[in-house]
Amino acid sequence: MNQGLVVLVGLMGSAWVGCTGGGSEGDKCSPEGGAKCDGSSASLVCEDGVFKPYACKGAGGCTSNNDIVRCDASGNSAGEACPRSSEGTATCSSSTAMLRCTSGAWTSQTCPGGCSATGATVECLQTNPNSTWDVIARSATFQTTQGGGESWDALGGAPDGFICWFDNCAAGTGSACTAVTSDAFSATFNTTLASSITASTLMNTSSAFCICLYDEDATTDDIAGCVGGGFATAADIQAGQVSLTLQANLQSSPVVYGNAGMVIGFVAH
Ligand SMILES: [Ca+2]
Ligand SMILES: [Ca+2]
Repeated sequence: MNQGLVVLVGLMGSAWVGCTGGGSEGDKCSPEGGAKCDGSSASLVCEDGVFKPYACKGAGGCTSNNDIVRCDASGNSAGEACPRSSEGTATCSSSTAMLRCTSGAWTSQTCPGGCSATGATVECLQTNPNSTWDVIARSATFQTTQGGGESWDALGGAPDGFICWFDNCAAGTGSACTAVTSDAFSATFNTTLASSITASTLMNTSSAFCICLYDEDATTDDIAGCVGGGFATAADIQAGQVSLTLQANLQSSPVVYGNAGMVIGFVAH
């Protein structure tokens, strides 16, 4: 299972304590929230002092063991009622879909990256880890001074910003850069830096790439900062961009400055 891809999480299934009362819908019952099976694929749950019927159409059906009633709703349809006590719980209805009990009804959610249940947790992955994305340098912003308080350029000059992608950050190879925006504390680029990068590469902290923001200078460019693998979450990628505050430089030289940020976009390839 890929880490860091979870966007939607629900508690697994529906389980209730057993309860006493009649055997039919509408019969008086107690305690509140208790339940009993009504055949192999339906349950009766005690709500407001009377039994209400709820379907258990998953392969597990309705089972009762040691006074614990379990209802497998994975085969239920979107829109079918779910008990108050199941609010917020979820179950995988297929390998790529999840049912979640929301406001009293099962709602279906697609999981392009897969739906899986581990222990008590249901994971619905919103971004397929193998999906491919173009990485876009959208914009950059610089604070009026560098992290150490110095101006970006001599005599209080504004920076000359550009952003580069490196396939291999440590080696400084495989680079692609935007054009330079001269003498400005903010710059808009909308330049594609890399094509067909997998979501898992973008989200994996051990990936080799990095994206760095520079101030172009006559001799040695100032590095405002860099980000590397793990800078984007599945939610960021799905949303189409992430806004970053640069704090740590992945490259060891020349100097880490910070006090800048950049917006990186993602377009499905
Ligand atoms: Ca400079
Ligand atoms: Ca400069």
